[in-house]
Amino acid sequence: MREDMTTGSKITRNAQLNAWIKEVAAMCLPDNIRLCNGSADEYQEMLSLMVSGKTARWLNPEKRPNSILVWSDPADVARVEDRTFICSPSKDDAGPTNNWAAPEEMKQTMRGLYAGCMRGRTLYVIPFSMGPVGSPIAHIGVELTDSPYVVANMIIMTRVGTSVLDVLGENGEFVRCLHSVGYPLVLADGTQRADVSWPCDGKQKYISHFPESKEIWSYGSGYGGNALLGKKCFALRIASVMAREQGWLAEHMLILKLTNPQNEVRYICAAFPSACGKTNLAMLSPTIPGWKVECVGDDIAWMKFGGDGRLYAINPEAGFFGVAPGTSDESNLNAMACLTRDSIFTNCALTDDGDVWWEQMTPRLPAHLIDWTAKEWTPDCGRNAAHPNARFTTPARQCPVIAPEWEDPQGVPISAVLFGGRRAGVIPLVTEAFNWRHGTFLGSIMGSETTAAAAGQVGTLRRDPMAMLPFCGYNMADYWAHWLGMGERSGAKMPRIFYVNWFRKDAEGRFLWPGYSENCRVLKWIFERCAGQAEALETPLGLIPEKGALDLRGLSLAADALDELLSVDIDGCRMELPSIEQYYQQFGSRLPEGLRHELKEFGKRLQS
Ligand code: OXD
Ligand code: MN
Repeated sequence: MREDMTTGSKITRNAQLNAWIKEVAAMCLPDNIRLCNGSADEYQEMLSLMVSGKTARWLNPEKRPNSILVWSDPADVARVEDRTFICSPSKDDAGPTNNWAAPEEMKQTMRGLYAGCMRGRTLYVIPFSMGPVGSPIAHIGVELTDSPYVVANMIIMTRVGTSVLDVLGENGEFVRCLHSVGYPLVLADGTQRADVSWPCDGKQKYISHFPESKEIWSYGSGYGGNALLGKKCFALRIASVMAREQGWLAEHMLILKLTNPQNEVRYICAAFPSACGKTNLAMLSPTIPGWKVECVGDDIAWMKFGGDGRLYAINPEAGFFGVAPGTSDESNLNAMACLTRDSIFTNCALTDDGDVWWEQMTPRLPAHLIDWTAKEWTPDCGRNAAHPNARFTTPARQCPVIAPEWEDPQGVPISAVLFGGRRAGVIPLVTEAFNWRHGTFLGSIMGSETTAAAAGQVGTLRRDPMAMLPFCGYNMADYWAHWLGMGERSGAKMPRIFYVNWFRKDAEGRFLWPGYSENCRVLKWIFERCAGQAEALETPLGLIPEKGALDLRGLSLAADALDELLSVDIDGCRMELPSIEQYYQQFGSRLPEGLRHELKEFGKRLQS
């Protein structure tokens, strides 16, 4: 195959793609080039390759058929936000919340790192579609990588294969995603070295995005969002730029289908920061009889306008790359059911009978494990058995509550958008925005507490607007302007916006709301608001449920908990105003007038 490339003969029908593969091969110097077809056989081959290379081990087939456990290098365990760059031509276009580097300078630095970085390895060419192949909402990418782990994960997480190349045709556009683990097997001076179980560059990592040319260059890490470039890099950072240019939305949101006892359906998107329970909400098992939740997606939503002026969403992914610790039959029975077979587990612990384990997976701790660093583990050893960011990769089709229309190329019409974060105080269980602009304001100031801070205390929040802080590929202020513009374009046809907070605590620091499955009670109120049925009360923050509008039958809440859950802490809001003003200030004149206006109105409502 290498011969093909060096002689210039064609690996695909797309001349631009062929030229790019050739250029990358000439820089990275792989031994072989392989065009991936995404087949079941190819997936199996990648798993076997990882097992024979000691990257992975098979789990006990009687416990988890066809599943592997991978342990990464301890220096490569999570997304590296401080090594993530938005390389727009001007620094202002990346904005104050992103790391910026000049595109040509970054490319020069990275060309130096890429030079010969695939010596002794195979360069895999992965054509993939984000979204159902051929959907008008979907887009195509091609990832070039030297990692079989990436190939296997991409086969689960995206649609890989020849059908993608068919859609791409001779002249189709695609996002160029270049990735190397940065561990050549032949060094520049010609010395050979053996491979390691988790190759990566322990010293240098770059996750660079070029919004103007829609390229991603990733070097040095093999883990998650740093390496599976379809996910955060393409489907959020680059797609957010495309969405702005083309008039749609690329968001860090789950998509769920909610059906009432009369069989009426509403689709809801929800944005929460990483590890705040999106996967759990997307697959929730409702406790109210007759109501049903089905999952369309658990992490990312792409939304485009349909002919009727409404927003239609697809899940651009085809699998779940979820945080394992905390996932259990109690917190997410449906996710646990997905994981019974054909899954990849990364940085989980290994049980004595060849299965996986992670913190909170079972009520009882195992007596003995091998932890994610391959060390003996016992309950008294004082260490976590799984890494806190241990992950599972599993096909979405294995989810028992996957919505039948999850692959509908037209997408599903969205009725409501939810924002949320961890807030111990101030923010009620649920608030409906007055309108799209006010909802955009609520999304722009949303935050999550990193610690259990005292109620109302400012300065302990990490503001994570629309849960996009690490994922917006351009200036956040321009992103808000884009949100406002979308609302102006479609007016009353836009989804209603809600702000939810499952994490409010009482004075003793105990959660007021049981969360998990009981969140269906909030979803029911949201459904009914969208249908014009449920009552709401106006507060300075927005509309909250009237007493009695929230269905609490069969739920025992602590005395006064409901009053507290449904109250807006006016003093707390007033105290937060200066921090919002300060937060907005960093965007200077790029802050949209609409948000400035909303902040002023919010201040006025709090005074009266
Ligand atoms: C995240 C993820 O970090 O989904 O948000 O992996
Ligand atoms: Mn996420």
